[in-house]
Amino acid sequence: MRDSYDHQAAERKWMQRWQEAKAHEVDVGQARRPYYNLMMFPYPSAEGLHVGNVFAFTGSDVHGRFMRAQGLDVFEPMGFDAFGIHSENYALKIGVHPAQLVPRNTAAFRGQLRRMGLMLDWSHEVDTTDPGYYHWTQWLFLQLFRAGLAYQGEAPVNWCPSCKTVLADEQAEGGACERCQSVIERRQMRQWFLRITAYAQRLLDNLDWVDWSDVTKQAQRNWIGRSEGVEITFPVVDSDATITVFTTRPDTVWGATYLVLAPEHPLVARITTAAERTEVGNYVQQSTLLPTIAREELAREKTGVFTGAYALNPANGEAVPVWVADYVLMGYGTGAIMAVPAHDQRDLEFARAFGIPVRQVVSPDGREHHLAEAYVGEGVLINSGPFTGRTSIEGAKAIVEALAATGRGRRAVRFRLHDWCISRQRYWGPPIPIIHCDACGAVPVPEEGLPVVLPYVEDFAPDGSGLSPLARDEAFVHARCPSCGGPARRETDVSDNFLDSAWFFLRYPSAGLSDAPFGPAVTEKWLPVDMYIGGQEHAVLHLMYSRFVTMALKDLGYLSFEEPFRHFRAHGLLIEDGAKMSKSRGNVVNPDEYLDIWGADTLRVHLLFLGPYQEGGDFGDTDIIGARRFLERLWRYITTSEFSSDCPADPEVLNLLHSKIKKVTQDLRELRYNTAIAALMELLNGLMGQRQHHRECAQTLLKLVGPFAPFIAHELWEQVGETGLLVDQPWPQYDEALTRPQSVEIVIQIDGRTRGRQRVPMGAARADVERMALESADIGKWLHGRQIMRRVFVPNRLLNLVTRD
Ligand code: ANZ
Ligand code: ZN
Repeated sequence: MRDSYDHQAAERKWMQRWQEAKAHEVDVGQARRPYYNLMMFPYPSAEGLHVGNVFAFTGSDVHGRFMRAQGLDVFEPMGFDAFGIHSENYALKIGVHPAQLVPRNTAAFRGQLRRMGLMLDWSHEVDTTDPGYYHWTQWLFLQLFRAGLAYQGEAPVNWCPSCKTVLADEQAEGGACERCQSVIERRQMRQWFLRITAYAQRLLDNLDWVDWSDVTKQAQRNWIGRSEGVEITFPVVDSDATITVFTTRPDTVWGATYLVLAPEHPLVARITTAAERTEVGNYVQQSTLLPTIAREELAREKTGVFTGAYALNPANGEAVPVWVADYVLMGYGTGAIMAVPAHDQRDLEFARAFGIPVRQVVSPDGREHHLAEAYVGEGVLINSGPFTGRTSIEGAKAIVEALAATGRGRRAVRFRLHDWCISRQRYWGPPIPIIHCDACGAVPVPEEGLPVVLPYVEDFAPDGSGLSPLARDEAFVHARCPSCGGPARRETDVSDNFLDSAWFFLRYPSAGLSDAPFGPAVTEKWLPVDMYIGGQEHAVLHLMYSRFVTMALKDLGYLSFEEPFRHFRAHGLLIEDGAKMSKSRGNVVNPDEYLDIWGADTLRVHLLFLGPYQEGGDFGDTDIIGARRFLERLWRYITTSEFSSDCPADPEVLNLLHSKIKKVTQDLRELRYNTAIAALMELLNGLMGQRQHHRECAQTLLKLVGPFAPFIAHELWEQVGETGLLVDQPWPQYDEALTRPQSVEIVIQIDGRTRGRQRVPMGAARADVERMALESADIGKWLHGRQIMRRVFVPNRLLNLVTRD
């Protein structure tokens, strides 16, 4: 028996024991009550795990251990998202080839993950850079290609001048590269896209029934951005062209005093008059270089040029000028708008800058006003011909009907969601399995030809040509067309690592399977994932892609379900002294030092005690020693107490025990880890304060502590004389009756003044309380022998003895 907890010895011993006993491995084929507990797999950076990862993984692991104690076969796999720009940029920076660097980092991560006491099943590890894995990433691409869900298109894309590659919109949010923070440029390039927009409505609808964190669902809804509106067609004067605009405000059509085309709109060249050609051409060229985000900036000074053309407003027959301006984006709606300066602020600023008339058509009171700024509310229509006098809501309906009757308007639904650009002109990713043939076009590599192995290329740096470094590898590029046998070229773009991670959860149960991406029976058994816990930063990227891939595979007959994650919970962000941990701030905490000095259990408890798990906490806020002291007290209680009997009989002890089992159980169900730990601390203190100690109390305490601090709990479990592994123990049950307090303090008043308190059994009758109160000298002395005339009694709360009328 030691006087303090030696975490190093315990951790060494239990890591080995668990491994020998295969305690965390699941027989995926035989398991009877499968429960798939998923975490977000890390990309193995050279810096090693971040303490934020430990926070995330530990919270998920506590959940997994809790569910295992409920009798479920919990599968908790781990892997490495090791392809992608991040690893590659780092490799470039330090001058080591990613093929050498990544395995090194992966090994370091594996070591760190093992030390954290996670219940990980390493027999199902996946690594996205393993040809045995990306074989199936390529297979997935081919299925999507055959289904018409993968296509090549010329499109303005986000180009990072420093990473020298294209980024998805989601990786360029805010106009800066997610990886290196460089300002994004727009480039017109041929790219591979996945048709996620075909699933926009389903991706939105299913959010109504999946059980996910509300913040995550809302982020997904916003990203999908469904908008109900109307398309209105304006014929161009002296031309056979027509301009179709998308508007959510058809009620304002009589106030449309000009139209705007996005600079990239295909009609620009066609309708621009000879006199305006040069100026329009220059403007178009400048504006297409600007990143989308800058163009959406509301406060930016409005710029634009007149095309020289006019179009007829189909509502009132008026000819209005057609402008080109960069505040209208090609990627949304139809890429053209009817501008209503009186009721849209951007349009108003534009109209004022260029001297275009402003006509008010909606008024709160039916009168015309001077507008300091655009009036965007509802009201009564004015200046709107036959619709004048109607409410804007009624008017909108009537206007849409009238436009529809002449074929000039129709209801339309638009989404902000764009197709997913997956091609990257980089090296470190799975080659896209396509062969380009002059005669046959883009031909898929036959499935027997997979994987298309990423060749070892010594010089893997991008050269700014817009082509992948693979394009410089002649041996790789030259191929035969699978369709006609003629000479052909291999696609040299690789896919983005978001495609690798969009299906990793399908692979885990089937890890290592060589003839299919996932086995049908095992997939039926384990999926959809029961619980996925991860960061909110992936709310729109990874989760949306995973849902899309799952839906597509279901439609293709490979899966029986279309939502991959039954439950998703977003954990909060771990911050450091009020700021987000980030490499640029230099405040990223490496867990190794903490693991060495304090041990895994202390770090686990400390992290989960910092704040509500789903809200996050500040790592710099409290001292880790508090968590260590708790574990030391636990150690002392178990190793030095004299356990006189098995079961407690004292009602106070029973109440303490059962109320805490209940509290911890309920908190664990809701991932309320910080309050569960607080309850465990109270339980420990309560038990230590007893004169007699009982084996059952100690065992229960260890079972409750187990998910949080598995090393020490296993060690102490053995010390109390148990032979089996604690992790296999069922969760303690509580008796509801015993969770209620057995006694209560009642306020005793005399003539309405509080004179004392009396501890009485729960639910004691008035007469008993009165007798006990009178027997106590403290209270009796206040009566001075006066006679009690009346009594006011509130059970379990108060007894007022009244001596006067
Ligand atoms: C006329 C109008 C009058 C509009 C009014 C608004 C207020 P949401 O709700 O986001 O879907 N719009 C349409 N396509 C656009 C594009 N490609 N680039 C920039 N703006 C575009 O917004 C729909 C509104 O955004 C549309 O309704 C259109 O302006 C503008 F008093 O049409 B509205
Ligand atoms: Zn061919």
